[in-house]
Amino acid sequence: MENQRTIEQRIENFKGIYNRLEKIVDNIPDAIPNTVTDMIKKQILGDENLRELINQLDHHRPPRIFVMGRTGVGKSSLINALCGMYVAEVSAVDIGTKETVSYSCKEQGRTLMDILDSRGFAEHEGENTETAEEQLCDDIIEFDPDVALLIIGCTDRSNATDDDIDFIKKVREKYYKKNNAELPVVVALNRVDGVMPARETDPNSYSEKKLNRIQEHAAFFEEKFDKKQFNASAVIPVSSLIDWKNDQGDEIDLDDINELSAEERKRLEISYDGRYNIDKLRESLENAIADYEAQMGMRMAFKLEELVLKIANHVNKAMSTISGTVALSPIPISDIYILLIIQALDTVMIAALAGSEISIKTAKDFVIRLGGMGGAGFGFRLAAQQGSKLANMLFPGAGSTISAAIASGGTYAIGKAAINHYILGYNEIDVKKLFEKDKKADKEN
Ligand SMILES: Nc1nc2c(ncn2[C@@H]2O[C@H](COP(=O)(O)OP(=O)(O)OP(=O)(O)O)[C@@H](O)[C@H]2O)c(=O)[nH]1
Ligand SMILES: [Mg+2]
Repeated sequence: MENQRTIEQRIENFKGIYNRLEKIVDNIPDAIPNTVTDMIKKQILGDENLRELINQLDHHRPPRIFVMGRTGVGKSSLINALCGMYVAEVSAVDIGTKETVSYSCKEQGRTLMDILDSRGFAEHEGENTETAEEQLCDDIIEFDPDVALLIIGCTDRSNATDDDIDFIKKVREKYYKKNNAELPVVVALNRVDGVMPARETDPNSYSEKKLNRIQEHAAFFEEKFDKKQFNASAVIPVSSLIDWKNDQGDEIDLDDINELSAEERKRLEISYDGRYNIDKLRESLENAIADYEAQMGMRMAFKLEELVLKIANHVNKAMSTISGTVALSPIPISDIYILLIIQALDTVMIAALAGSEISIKTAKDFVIRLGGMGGAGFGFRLAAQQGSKLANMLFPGAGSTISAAIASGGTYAIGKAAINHYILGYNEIDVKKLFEKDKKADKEN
């Protein structure tokens, strides 16, 4: 996974550019008509969707998840599966009773989520059960979860699951009394890889037979929940199956993982990925969480890169639209040159999302290098050669104007190239190849 701290820095960078956009546009060192700079400000800063996306970056905190399930059902494994790394019980802190343990899942210093693990409470028998149960309840309420994750063995038809449901209903009552809101519960039916035929562990090629059986198990639980008047936000069959290897590439037996130091555990990598439906579980958790900041936190924990790309694409589309409009309007200097500036700005913002603060000049050079390749037809080389002399020229002449479609398509292709280069890390040679391909596809359209 991407270095998340860098991603946070990248986002800060972009926000900086976004907040300074007015100034940046006003200070573009070339004579660009006010109509165009105003259009850029209006399109970018006035864009509600973009603002909403940026807002998400500002308001988030790690979600708190209460994980409940019997010993060995796969609570720790499921947390690892969610995070895609060996995180369970990092910085374990005891809160209250020995039945619970809370810890934070961290990646590169960034907290993804906070977990309260009930450590298979329901098995406790004999004396003091009731007080222990009360205690556990209190611990959970004190932890103040955003969502509860109840994990059940997919093929477990024992009464134990009824006890789990009864207990979680009690927790919900207490939670409701305190918060005047329902505690959402997502149920994960774990270990579906063990459903017959159990030899099929590759989640990409579960047979129809296996999938049907999994569905039958899910239906069994849905019915049970109905009967017990227990409403879950979602019931998701999953597999948390992961084999781990160390940095020498040796597979590590699960029993031996506990022998490793915390440092060694952190370096474990996935050697076999048998996870099934984990993305869907993530999504269900995200949807179940009511608190906006926690919901964003859940999204940011796993989809930060996706969010960055979404913003980049959004910016690129806006700049393409502006380019199309510019080509349509009678602006008394070469629209090719104005396009170059718009594309440079597009590139500056996209580069900011990648954490690089580049100047308009650097961005212009990037655009020109792309456009200069193989006679791009957008006239960038010309613009480059003539520089600001061109900008100061009135340019009503033939051949200087280009169609709106070419203008917006060209800007879009440049923006995509910037995304490929700055965000996705392709080198410039590959970026150019992709750029040429995009342009060709665009022409054929
Ligand atoms: N095949 C398969 N094995 C799993 C799955 N999830 C967990 N396991 C295995 O089940 C065993 C117990 O998993 P844990 O994650 O330690 O279970 P736990 O609920 O955290 O157990 P306690 O912390 O003791 O309560 C381990 O050997 C896991 O590898 C799964 O989805 N498929
Ligand atoms: Mg565990």
